Amino acid sequence: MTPTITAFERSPDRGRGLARDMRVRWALEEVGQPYKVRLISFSEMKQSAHRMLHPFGQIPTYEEGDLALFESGAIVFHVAEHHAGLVPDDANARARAITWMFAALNTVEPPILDRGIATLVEHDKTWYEERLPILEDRVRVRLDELSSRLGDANWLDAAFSAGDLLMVTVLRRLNGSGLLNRYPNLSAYVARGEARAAYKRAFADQLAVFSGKPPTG
Ligand code: GTB
Repeated sequence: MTPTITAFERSPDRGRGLARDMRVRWALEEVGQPYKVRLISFSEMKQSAHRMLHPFGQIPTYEEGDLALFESGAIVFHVAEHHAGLVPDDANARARAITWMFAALNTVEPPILDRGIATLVEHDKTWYEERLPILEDRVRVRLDELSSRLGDANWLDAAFSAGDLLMVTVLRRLNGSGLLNRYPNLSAYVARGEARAAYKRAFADQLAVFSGKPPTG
């Protein structure tokens, strides 16, 4: 059965891979699972029909037969569980890949998100100039640690996994901040993720919503 995901009808980044449907698109592309996209407006997201799918009135959601999911991490995990290619077969390697998924969403994303929200909606507050360096230091702590762990490896745990997929999408949220520049290995890691054919298809399809170009498939 072809799953349907939801995505923004209008997106602040105009489809440059930052909204979280990108993670789901990329995961589906990695495993070769075709999918449909239902675009929704901000007001539709808050209506009860959508809240039946997503209690917090957000995107992305995922519908497949009588299964409805929300939370990008849970959706990527579901895709990884049901298809080959996103988590290894070996039980220990699989557990480590899942650990990296949680690390991306629970440990690395929160300080990046806090900084992003501050720059977007708090920049006119009197305390913004004082707070921003604090938030950026918190991001740097995680980047230092992640950079040390990655070293000169291609991926976080041997082969590419859903852990890398989520980590790359999380780090991409620092685009334009300059914060990744001090970490050549992390910049190269993000570029390696973006160079994957599945990433490129997902990115092109999200961008196509806003550029008017036809989706890839
Ligand atoms: N924890 C949830 C998940 O991982 O799925 C968070 C979902 C979420 O934050 N969804 C956002 C949303 O629906 C879109 S991704 N927001 C509308 C609302 O809450 O009312 C966040 C996002 C949106 C746009 C950009 N951008 O354009 O740069 C970047 C990130």
